[in-house]
Amino acid sequence: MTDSPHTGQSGCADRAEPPRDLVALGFSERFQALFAPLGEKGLIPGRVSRVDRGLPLVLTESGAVRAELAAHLRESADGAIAVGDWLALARPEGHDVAIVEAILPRFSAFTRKDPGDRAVGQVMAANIDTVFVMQALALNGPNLSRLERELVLAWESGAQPAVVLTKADLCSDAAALRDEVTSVALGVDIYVTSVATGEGIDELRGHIVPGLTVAFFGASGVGKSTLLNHLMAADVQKTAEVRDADGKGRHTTVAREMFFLPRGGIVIDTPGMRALALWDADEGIAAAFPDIEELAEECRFADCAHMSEPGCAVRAALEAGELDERRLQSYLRLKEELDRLAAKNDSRVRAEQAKADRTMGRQIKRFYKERGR
Ligand SMILES: Nc1nc2c(ncn2[C@@H]2O[C@H](COP(=O)(O)OP(=O)(O)OP(=O)(O)O)[C@@H](O)[C@H]2O)c(=O)[nH]1
Ligand SMILES: [Mg+2]
Ligand SMILES: [Zn+2]
Repeated sequence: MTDSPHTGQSGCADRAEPPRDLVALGFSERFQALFAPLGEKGLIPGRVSRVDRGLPLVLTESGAVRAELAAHLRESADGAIAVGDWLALARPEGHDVAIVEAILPRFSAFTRKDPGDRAVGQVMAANIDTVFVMQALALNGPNLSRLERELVLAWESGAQPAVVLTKADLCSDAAALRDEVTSVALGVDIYVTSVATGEGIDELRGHIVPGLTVAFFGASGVGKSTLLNHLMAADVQKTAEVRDADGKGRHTTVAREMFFLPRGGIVIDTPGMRALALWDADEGIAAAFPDIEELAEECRFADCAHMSEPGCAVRAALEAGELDERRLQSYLRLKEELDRLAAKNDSRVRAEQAKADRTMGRQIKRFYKERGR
């Protein structure tokens, strides 16, 4: 049976069909093992390539298919399916929509706080191996504090971050800006690139490997879709000039979507995000600020806030000129944001999370139990 791939309106040029080989879609040994008991139940595996009004478009061995959540998932997982998720689908006779029976546990997820008032996390991309944190070198150069925030979220995702600096052709001293970025992107590969000259592109291709997934994140207008088109050697995504007045982009890309590169490798292009509020980012902050976290271990008080406490090693480093004031402020701001979030949501979020975990646990137990019969 062939499914009609409703690939939506986002592309410009005709799009090549996505691969039907599961390994090319990212079905690693980990997912094969997680899926095995579900496969024995007659379910089929598929990966979410985009989500339209809550309905995932799922790529399977027999093509793309629309899917909706099974009733038992709706309550806990509604809206929680993200691009990149692996699903177990049922294909009931006579239905053209598949039913999502399970979402396989993610190995990574780029998550921000929902931009509304709701105290929930919003998964922007799941099961990603690498996050490209992208900033433009043109105009005012990279925004270091935004970069730090993006790196916190990228580290927290569980994927490996890399920084991609774009539009090197529009910038007279890329080397100096790169040095600035190096001082805040610790332990991260940094690529200086230009699609106009081709600079740096071959280097970052090293991350784009058959079966592995890279997600592009960064403000609107930094050139995410332009880089994708360059790598695809085709105009698969619309791109647009940045407005001159404020250098801000126009939010040309409106949906998160997965693309398959001609030589293998999976890319998730995303719309530029204005709000990048932290969600559950303790580990992300620790990973993004190893310099400050290391100093903090030397503070006299374990709960030192690095404000005016005696014996504060962080303040001492600041006064000795070994630590940048801007970077410390950025760190403290992110910590404070996280504390506020934790105080606000603690009880409610924990209750919701526990409920979601129970549902997943029940689901897995049920499959194993029925399989044992
Ligand atoms: N000169 C130059 N322009 C570039 C480069 N990369 C991207 N641009 C331009 O930057 C503008 C914005 O690029 P897009 O790819 O649409 O930006 P985006 O990050 O996808 O933006 P959103 O989809 O809104 O999030 C376009 O006019 C591109 O042509 C580059 O390396 N050099
Ligand atoms: Mg775009
Ligand atoms: Zn201190």
